[in-house]
Amino acid sequence: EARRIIDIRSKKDASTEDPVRKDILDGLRSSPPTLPTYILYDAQGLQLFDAITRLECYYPTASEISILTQHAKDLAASLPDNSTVVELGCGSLVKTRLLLYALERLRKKTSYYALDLSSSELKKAINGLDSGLKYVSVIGLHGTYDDGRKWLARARSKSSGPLVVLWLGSSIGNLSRDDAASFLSQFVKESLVAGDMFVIGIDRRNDPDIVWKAYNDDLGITRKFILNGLNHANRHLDQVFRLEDWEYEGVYYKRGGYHEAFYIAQRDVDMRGIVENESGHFPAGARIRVEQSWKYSPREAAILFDRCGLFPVQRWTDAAGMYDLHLLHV
Ligand code: AVI
Repeated sequence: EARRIIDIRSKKDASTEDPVRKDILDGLRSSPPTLPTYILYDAQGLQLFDAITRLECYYPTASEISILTQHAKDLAASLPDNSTVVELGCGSLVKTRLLLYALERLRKKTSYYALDLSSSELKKAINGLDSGLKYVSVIGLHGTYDDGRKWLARARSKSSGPLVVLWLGSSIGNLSRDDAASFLSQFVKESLVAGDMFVIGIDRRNDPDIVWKAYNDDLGITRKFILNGLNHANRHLDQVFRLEDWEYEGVYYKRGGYHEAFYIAQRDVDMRGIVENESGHFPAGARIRVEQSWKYSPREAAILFDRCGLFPVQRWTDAAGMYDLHLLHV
């Protein structure tokens, strides 16, 4: 029997203009010009990202899997009984299943809610889990992080059982350090109460060459993933990006501890027809930023949690010391 998916997407007002188009235009007009990172995650982008996580050079996934393979039982044992676990961006569930099966083996009653942007991927993922689970119930939530936070606030007001927010894959790295702090704080303030928990996986400030290679694979999957964002943008912008005008470039900033993904103009590109001023002109070599991936030393992670009212309970690290899984208390 297929598992249930709840549509929690906020209803859009059909009379207002396309919000994605607005975000794209706002980004192109800002200086330096940017495109919203979420344009990378249309159906095609979600599949390409899944392919990235299986690349040998993209070590964050392998590191997180090795931590969960070794410590899923400890993590499961640290979670309260009868908890509601909500995962932000569950993806293919390759990693999460390690935790869910550990909870099942410990016979810990758990309601697991998997939140994701794509209902078709979500359906595949949750129905791919063992159908014989007795202690762990699995339900899909179709929506954005924002929808998820609001849903959690409602769940919080209806039930007094413990809530656990699971945020794996170092997705927190795609927010600036300040935005990451606001994002976590908002969850803590609006959707959680004392005793609730957060489980967060975060990539460390690793060897710059290794980080750069993680975002610049020889097979060109990352390049495809980033360039596909322009296809997505084109669907909201009357096809203004000609794919042959743009190339991908990745840069790692060692001091700041973050990687940036850019579109580089391959020739003079004039988009003043759509971005109605000088900012619509991109000379050859001009860059549009689409993604940042911030890395955290253990000390930087501790400072972040402290800013957000989250208290460290446990930290698990992979054998190579490249990645941390944090268990935190509100
Ligand atoms: C989803 N996120 C944490 C990935 C990252 O590492 O920033 C997305 C990604 N971009 C290029 N490769 C992977």
